[in-house]
Amino acid sequence: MTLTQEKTLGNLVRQDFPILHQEVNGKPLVYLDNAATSQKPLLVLDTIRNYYEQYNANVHRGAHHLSSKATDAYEAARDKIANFINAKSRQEIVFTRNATEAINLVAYSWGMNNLQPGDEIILSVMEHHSNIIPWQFVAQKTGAILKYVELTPEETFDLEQFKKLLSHKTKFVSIVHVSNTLGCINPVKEICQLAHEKGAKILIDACQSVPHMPVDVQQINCDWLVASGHKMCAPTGVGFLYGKLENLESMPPFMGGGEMIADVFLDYSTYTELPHKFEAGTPAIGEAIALGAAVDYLNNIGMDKIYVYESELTGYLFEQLGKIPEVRIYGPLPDNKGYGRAALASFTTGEVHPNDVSTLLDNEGVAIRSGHHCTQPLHRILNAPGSARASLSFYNTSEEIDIFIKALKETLDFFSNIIG
Ligand code: C6P
Repeated sequence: MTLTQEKTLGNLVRQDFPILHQEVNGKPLVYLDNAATSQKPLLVLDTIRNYYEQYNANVHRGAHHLSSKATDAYEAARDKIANFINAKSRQEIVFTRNATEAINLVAYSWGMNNLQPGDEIILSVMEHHSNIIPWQFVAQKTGAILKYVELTPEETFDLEQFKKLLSHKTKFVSIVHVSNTLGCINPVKEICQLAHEKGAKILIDACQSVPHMPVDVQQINCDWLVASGHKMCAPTGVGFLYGKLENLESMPPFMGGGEMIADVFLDYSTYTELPHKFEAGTPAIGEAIALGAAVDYLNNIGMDKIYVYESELTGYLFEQLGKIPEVRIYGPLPDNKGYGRAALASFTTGEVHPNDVSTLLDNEGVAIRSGHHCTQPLHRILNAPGSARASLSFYNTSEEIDIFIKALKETLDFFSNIIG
């Protein structure tokens, strides 16, 4: 297959990512662990450095020059995120530490206060632990019952079974947009519509979709959506919660402290307007501003273009992995052009343990992840103790996939000689 956009994207943008230009174990680094965290372009690195060098100050507090400059940049980052996911209002964007904190915010603020014994929460078996454990807490505390959508034979979200699970008892649904293990792209618009028809609220975990494809919250029509900055070219320590205004307005604060109050008395307090009601304490200011720069960077390339390019790379990755008989990839196959699933492949290789695969690949400079990827229940269902996972970004190239495939073949040959 030909990678038509390769010269114009993967190779073109690599100069923006200093970290990619190094050797690991004497070999050029091939970074294929982008689902765990993405690398950061110069624009983001310069933005955070510039913040600390030029205008580091606390936000929303001081009347002095540096503080108002920091506040403006912090709030401008919020506007950028609102536009990026097409939120109706900037008040619908709450900065959090990461997607995990955003899910916990909804669990504690909405779940603990709105669910009752016998109410049903629907999740899917492919959820990341971050989208299971908070709901276990809620179920344990409120008496709500957890139900799980299972997999189709193609290892995708079973929409028909979801329809059967839905009932007047369903009060809340929380589903991942793109599975970090199976790579399937779930039909979130339809899932939201079905949930709403039953009067349920729905949260979408968009951690693995927002960095890789256009995401439009008004089109999806979800009640909440969460993402982590560090997976979308921004620093760690910052992520966001999108919530429809009426939902966020009805929710009590998650944490108490400075920034989120209107007036404090010794025996009670009143809270400030959205979104600050949910941003107690000094936020990750430089990181949030740098997240705004990451959004600028992604917008400058274009999310449509990123999705097309990564799909082409996916097609190539699957074509090459498909030639290795021992490799068993989890999740759906892409179509013949590489579309229809995310740019990652979780796989096992027969007798060879995924940790051994990733360790030997590291010797060749190739970084992939191995383990359960925080989807332990899913791995149990797949009957795999863990898997190896190569996950791509728009700064990867087909040459890097070739290096990965060559190193993987050599690794498997090495073990086949030992095992005999
Ligand atoms: N997945 C991976 O290697 P945090 O840790 O809050 O930034 O993201 C949590 C999270 C939630 N949902 C999905 C679908 C995710 O993929 C992740 C993070 C990483 O797959 C780290 S375990």
